Amino acid sequence: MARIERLLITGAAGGLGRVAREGLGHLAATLRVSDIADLGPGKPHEEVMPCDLGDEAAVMDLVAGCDGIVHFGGVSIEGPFGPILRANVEGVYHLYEAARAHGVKRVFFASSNHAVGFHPTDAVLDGTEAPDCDGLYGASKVWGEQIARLYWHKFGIETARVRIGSAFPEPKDRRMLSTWMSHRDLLSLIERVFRVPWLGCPVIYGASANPSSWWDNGKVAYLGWKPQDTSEAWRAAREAEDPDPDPDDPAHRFQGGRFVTMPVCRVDGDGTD
Ligand code: NAI
Ligand code: 15L
Repeated sequence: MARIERLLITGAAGGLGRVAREGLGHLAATLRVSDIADLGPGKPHEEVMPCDLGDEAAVMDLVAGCDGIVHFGGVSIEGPFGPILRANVEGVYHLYEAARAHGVKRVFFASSNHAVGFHPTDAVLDGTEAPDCDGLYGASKVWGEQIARLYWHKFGIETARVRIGSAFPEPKDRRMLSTWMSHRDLLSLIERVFRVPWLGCPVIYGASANPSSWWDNGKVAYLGWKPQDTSEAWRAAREAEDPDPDPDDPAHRFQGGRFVTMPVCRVDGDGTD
């Protein structure tokens, strides 16, 4: 892709948005950073634009003048349907409509492993499998992946639909030995997504080179992305904390882990009824 003049980062006040804000300055002349939460002061190469993804007109203004989008904004865990509907369902539609209106050609969409959370942990997924979400949050990511695919077919907008595993400074539990993605590998994937001449609209599993991974990115080898990190350095510690996982526990049997046992929450309720 030609040089990016203005790259929009949504969710820029969140965990991964802050990592992207720090690590992607070299990728574009200007980073436009956006969130519903406080973004702090902008740096010289940044434009700070607060925005609620549920506000269609505001999203239209947000995307104007951008030529790439890293979409991290939205509800990032399982919870009541109201906020998920606004940010992850309506918000993604608003974002792609704005991308179409303003001629944005490439998007990094932060999908999630929870789009396929009910696949078993003894399966290896390569992006050709059917979605099998483990909750409302996962379902909203399936929606986002499908909107991305629709806007690829109808309008030629390229999207990397990245089913991120667990992107944290280090693997926090035994499951993350299989799902962990280092921040360095996340940043290098985003860079590849915006540098390759042709992207298309692939599913990519966002994980480091973990030997116990459940995912195979062979179908997107053409991207030339090679994760550098692995969770192995934490194996002994995480296994010692959880030495004997129950093989019948759904949180162990299915890739989504604890998400598969969480309640389905009412619109604004707490999921207890
Ligand atoms: P986060 O929760 O720290 O950040 C999400 C940001 O979105 C927050 O700053 C929040 O204020 C913002 N947001 C929420 N509702 C909004 C709305 N209506 N309008 C505008 N902004 C809104 O999440 P994190 O960990 O940084 O994840 C970033 C993205 O990556 C999320 O979309 C998440 O679903 C996805 N992801 C993250 C994984 C991880 O391991 N961190 C794993 C899989 C997916
Ligand atoms: C996600 O989708 C969440 O955004 C993140 O907070 C973690 O829960 C991650 O999945 C995971 O599965 O570890």
